[in-house]
Amino acid sequence: MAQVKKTKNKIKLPKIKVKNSGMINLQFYDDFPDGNLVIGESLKNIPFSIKRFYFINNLYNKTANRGLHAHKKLEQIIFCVNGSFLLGLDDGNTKQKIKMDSPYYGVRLGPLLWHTMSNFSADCVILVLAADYYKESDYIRNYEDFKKFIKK
Ligand code: T46
Repeated sequence: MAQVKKTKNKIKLPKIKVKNSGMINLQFYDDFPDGNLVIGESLKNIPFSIKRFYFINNLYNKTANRGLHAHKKLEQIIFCVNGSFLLGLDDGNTKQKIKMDSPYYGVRLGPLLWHTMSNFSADCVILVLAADYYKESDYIRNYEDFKKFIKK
């Protein structure tokens, strides 16, 4: 690829109202019509060392609901690298929904943030970067337990 100018995503980013979250705005090389190259770097625009990533695809069921949990300690960033979905965030006091439809920003899923994913387009691909390995003991999968946990 020839050297092209690095671009900052100029779309208006959704405003985050919940605690333990935030927007990660990615820079990319726009090499139209030969493709865009989008960059994330640990401890630079990704605010932790990445120990794990996973992606979710084949989201053909429009009525699927994923997530429905919070993490006790885990830090993650969630991206929609293709298509769209609706991200629900709830810190126990404030709730908000974010339409994830751009590959150029991610949303921080910090600790004690109940999150849901729904309304998937069939071509949706979700990418998640995580600061730690998978530990089922870090999940709070029951909403009442989550409410008790945040009061501690
Ligand atoms: C999250 C949201 C955004 C593993 O064995 N290793 C892994 O690294 C992951 C992520 C999951 N799993 C197992 C645990 C379950 O038996 O895969 C199965 C499906 O996971 P889950 O039902 O938790 O998937 P989602 O889409 O509801 O949630 C996932 C992540 O698990 C979660 O940490 O924050 O995406």
